[in-house]
Amino acid sequence: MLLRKLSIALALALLLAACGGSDEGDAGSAAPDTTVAGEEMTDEEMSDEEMTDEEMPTTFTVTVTNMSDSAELATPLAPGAFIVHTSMETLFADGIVDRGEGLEALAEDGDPSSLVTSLGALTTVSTSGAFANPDGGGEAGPALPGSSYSFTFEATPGDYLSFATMFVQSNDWFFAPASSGISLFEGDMPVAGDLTDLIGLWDAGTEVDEVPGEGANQAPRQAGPNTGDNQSAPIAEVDGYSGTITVSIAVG
Ligand SMILES: [Ca+2]
Ligand SMILES: [Ca+2]
Repeated sequence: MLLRKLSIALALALLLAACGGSDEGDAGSAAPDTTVAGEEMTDEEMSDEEMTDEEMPTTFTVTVTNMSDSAELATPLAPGAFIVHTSMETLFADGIVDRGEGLEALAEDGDPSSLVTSLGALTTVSTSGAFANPDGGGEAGPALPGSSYSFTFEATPGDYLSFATMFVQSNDWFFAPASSGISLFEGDMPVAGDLTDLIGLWDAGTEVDEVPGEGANQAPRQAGPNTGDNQSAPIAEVDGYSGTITVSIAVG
């Protein structure tokens, strides 16, 4: 889908080069004309204007930093999933039971792969990816306190960002923006800066909670993936553990 966007952008660039002039100049030369031929010209001009108004993608980089050493409970973060989307409640829906698209494996076992695949198939999702390698090199794995994940993507006005990463010392909790996602533009201006206040801690509702950091069925101590008492509760925000992560976004 990203490739398709690039193809559209390339086609647009070639079209502009072929026109060899500004759209405003072309529009100005289209003198009012009541003839049928004149109306056809006007339609073409309007079509050109729509195409040139289409925004070129903006590149964003998001950094999720594990600050939990100075928070309530030190915890690793796990590899996560991110999507760029236009629809609401795409990664999850607040107050609704998990839809079985892979969020359970991300929230219980730190495995984003299934969620990345299923959300990437949606027509309202332009980019779907995993962030798995902590910054500073190294292999895919948890981001320990003091380390971070970063991921880069392209977006255009009207796009939203959603992502999720497991709170590893829990049964099925994950950090994520509200289920609407984060609007990546204010008008045509890309957002940049600190997003931490927009991030919540959520209970996926797929496994019964134990005391964070102590439960035998939590990822650091469980015998294997998907171990614990299943439940089917609505996804809900969890209080506490503020300051566990910081999230920032930059253009470029
Ligand atoms: Ca739970
Ligand atoms: Ca478990």
